[in-house]
Amino acid sequence: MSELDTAGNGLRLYRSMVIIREVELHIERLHRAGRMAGSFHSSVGQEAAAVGVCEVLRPDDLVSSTHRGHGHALAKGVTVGGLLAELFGLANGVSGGRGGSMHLHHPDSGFLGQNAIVAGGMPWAAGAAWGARQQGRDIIGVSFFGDGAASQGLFYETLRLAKLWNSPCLFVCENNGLAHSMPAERLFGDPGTHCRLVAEHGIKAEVVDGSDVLSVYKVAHSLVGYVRTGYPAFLEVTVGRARAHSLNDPEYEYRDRDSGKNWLEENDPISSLRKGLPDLSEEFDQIDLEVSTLISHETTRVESGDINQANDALRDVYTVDSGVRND
Ligand SMILES: Cc1ncc(C[n+]2csc(CCOP(=O)(O)OP(=O)(O)O)c2C)c(N)n1
Ligand SMILES: [Mg+2]
Repeated sequence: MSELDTAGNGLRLYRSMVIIREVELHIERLHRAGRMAGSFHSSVGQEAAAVGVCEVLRPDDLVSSTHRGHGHALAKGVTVGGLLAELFGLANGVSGGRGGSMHLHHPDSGFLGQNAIVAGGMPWAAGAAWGARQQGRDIIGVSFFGDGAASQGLFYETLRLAKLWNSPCLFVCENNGLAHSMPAERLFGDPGTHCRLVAEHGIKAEVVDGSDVLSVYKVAHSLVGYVRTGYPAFLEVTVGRARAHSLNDPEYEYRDRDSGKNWLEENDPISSLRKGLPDLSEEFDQIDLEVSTLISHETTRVESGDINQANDALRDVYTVDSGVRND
């Protein structure tokens, strides 16, 4: 995609963001209707980070993610049907129904996987990128994580080694202002603090407004080009958490009841893009329609898939060398 082709970029970025938004809203409805079980951390409102970054990646680049990772998976190439089937726990899910909402992975899409341990995906991406470089491959790693990751030792350990060993990895901090109930502002300071913190370690670092996907795309384009030359870089994307931490989180106990909703109304990356490209409104409407049809079609298609059978439980758990057989 050409950097100068704003209309073309706008339509692609819009489509990817709408897919993520509509899939997340759909999952929310499925949970409320009792059709889906398990945990769910919504990425509504944070779409521009996943899309703006993944849009500049190659299919073989490797991405690691978090507990709030459906958007990263979809942006990196996991299909809507594959993701929904995974969340239904079905054998036709991208991870055979074994990963679910917080641990899905898909090597064929270059999606190393989600990781529910805060900061846990950072060494995956940095190590995989470094390993690939040792083998003479020019792929890069990208690690998405939240602002809360900077409270973990793993955050600093990974950045140190990535810098020391020149791991070609882009670290993407989605600063949504909260680590569950802890305000990032109280712990770290204003948005942009994570970026300054990392820059002090001698790593190239930028901060960008996550309500403006074209800006995220532009900064990511430049940083990914730099990372491909063999260095780590860091991108802080300022976003907001539009929903509760997870489905049953009583967020009204630690923030105003409507603060997520209000944030989204003022900072929605999808409506901002529409407003910025008014000439494309017909095309945007068409995309909305296509995405909605795609999601209902894929839900019907995958929901009738097979559930995992008990006698299949040990598949992929042990290697054949361990002596355990599946039959
Ligand atoms: C090492 C570790 N400590 C605590 C938790 C519990 N926990 C799950 S999500 C979360 C908040 C993470 O905040 P952030 O990294 O900002 O991501 P966000 O949820 O805002 O996307 C916490 C503390 C965990 N999963 N792993
Ligand atoms: Mg956060």
